[in-house]
Formats: sequence, structure tokens, C-alpha cells
Amino acid sequence: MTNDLRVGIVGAGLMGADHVSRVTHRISGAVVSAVIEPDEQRGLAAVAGAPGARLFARLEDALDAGAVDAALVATPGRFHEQVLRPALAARLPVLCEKPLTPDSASSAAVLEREQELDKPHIQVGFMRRFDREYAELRGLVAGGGAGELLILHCAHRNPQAPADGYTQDMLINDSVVHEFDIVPWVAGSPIVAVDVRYGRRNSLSPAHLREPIVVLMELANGVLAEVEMNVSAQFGYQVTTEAVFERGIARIGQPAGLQLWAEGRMAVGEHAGFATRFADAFDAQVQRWVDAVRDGRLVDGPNAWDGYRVALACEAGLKALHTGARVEVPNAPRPPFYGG
Ligand code: ISE
Repeated sequence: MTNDLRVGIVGAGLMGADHVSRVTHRISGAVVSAVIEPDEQRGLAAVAGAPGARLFARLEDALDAGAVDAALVATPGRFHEQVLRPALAARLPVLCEKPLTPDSASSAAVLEREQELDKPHIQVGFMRRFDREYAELRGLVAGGGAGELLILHCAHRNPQAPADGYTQDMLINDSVVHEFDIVPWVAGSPIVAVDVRYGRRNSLSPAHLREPIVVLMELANGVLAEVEMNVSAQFGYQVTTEAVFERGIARIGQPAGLQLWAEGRMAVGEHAGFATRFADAFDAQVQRWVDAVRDGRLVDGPNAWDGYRVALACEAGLKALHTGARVEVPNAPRPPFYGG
């Protein structure tokens, strides 16, 4: 009998299956004790990769069976609120994949329930905060080593639309959602307004998408951040940031690894998807969460308030996407319960 944290993975799709493998093979101090998935075939496939894990159709059933100490929610975002409700009622620590919920109203409902507990129980899966280079860039901003930060140039490039059913709105609430969290975190200032601009459409984009787009964020401290959101880049998966300071330039996310000069050419590999580009970040995120749950802190990273603020930014981004107007993001000071 070990005292490993018994984690229930909720949702056995692409991300859920990835987390089953991660917790089983790369995270210390935790085991997958349950997979919660209504699709039995998909659930059985996930359980097969987690020795000793049981399959349940609903989180409530796993809770009734006393099968889990914590939950990692990897369902589509539209199901998050209905999973978080019983988890909070059971005072279960949760790592919830982004987004917290698809909109600010449902995120606010989650916050209201969570604030009835003694402390935050939800960590939100904005894994880029655990990427070494983003953390170094944040340290450079905070330390002032190159002067004040002025501008961020971000590129978020997927080789093709990330999944079947990927919609125009998902450019914002499934993809740029990452920049809506990581930009304020790196810059140390909240987003106050969002603009979206359309240029020439990529003829290789799926017929229903109009992209790439450029998303412009204004931060409260005056920093401007622009994001090229591109889901038809073809060559690979690339997430880069160039930071312009008063006295210097910093770049992260550049292609790295073996460089090959041969036959009059030079080449370096590029990622094919987020799973490898952020593999270390995903592992660090889950390990830090498991360690925090085991020592009673429960959360070591973005909390539900961060998820709520991102939901507000996504709503402004969607309005800007559809109107072409500059849309302000409502101010939402962090309450003391969430470290404000
Ligand atoms: C996907 O859901 C992710 O979270 C990836 O990190 C992002 O690059 C991709 O665009 C999204 O669709």
C-alpha cells in the first residue's frame, strides 16, 4: 500500500490519454487510480495504460467509491463546470485543463462555489507558465535587466487546424486563450483592451476559417502585445515571443536542437505539435500540482481567478473578432481569497 496521490483522470480524449501516460510514467508521488469517461471503449483503452486504475462513467461514481484523492479534468471545456461542481462539493483538489469554463458567467459560478471552501482547490492548466523560457522572460521583465518592457511580438503557429470541428471562435477561445494568460503573467500587468485584425487569408486554410489573424492586447502598464494566430502554417508547430525592452531584445521559443549543414543547406528541426513543444512544461505543471496537493497547498500555479480573468479576455477577443472594434476587458481586481 503506497501513500501516492490517487488521481482520477476525467476525460480520456487526446489530452486525457496523454495525462494518463504522464502520471503513470513520469510523475512521482501519484498514480492514476481512476479514469472517468462515459465512452466505455475510450475509457478501457485509457485504463489499459494505468495498472490498477478503475473506470467510471461519472466523477460522482468515483467519489462514491472512494477511488480518488484528486482529479485532473481533461474533458472539453464545455463540460468543465458540470465536473467541477461535484469535485468542489467533495473538497477534491483539481487540476483543470484550460479553459476553466468557456465563459465568464460559468467561471464566476465556479469561483462562488470555491470561495465557500477554506482555500483555492482548483489549478488551471495554463501550462506555458511552467515552460522554462517563459519563466526566464518573466524574470527578465521583473528584474529590469534590459530596462522596462515595451512590446511583445508573439507568434502562435499550428501546422494545420488543431482538430476536427475547429471553429473561427476557437482561434480565440481555444488557441489565443494561452496568450491571454501568459502575456499578462510575463508582463506583470492585466489586459485592458483587445483588437483583432484580418489581413490576407491563407488559401491553405480550411474553407470555414478566415485566418491568420493578428490579436492586439493593450496592458494596464502600457505594454502592447501582438499575437499572430495562425493555424495553417504548414511547416510545423511554433510558439515564439520577441520582447522589446528599453535597452534590449529577448527571444524565446526559437527552433533548437541539432543543426545540420549538408548539401549546401542548413536545417534545424521544428516541432509538429504542442505535445512535444511543451512536453517539459506539461510534466512540470503536473508534478508541481501533485506536490502541492500532497503537502496541503493544493495549488501551485494559475488558480480559478486567473481562469476567470482569461474568460473575460476571451469574451472581449470574440467580440473584437466579430466586430473589428477595440473591445475593453472589464477590470477584475484579484480577491484576497485568490491571493489579491
Ligand atoms: C490547443 O487546444 C492547445 O491548447 C494548443 O496549445 C494550441 O497551440 C492549439 O492552437 C489549441 O487548439
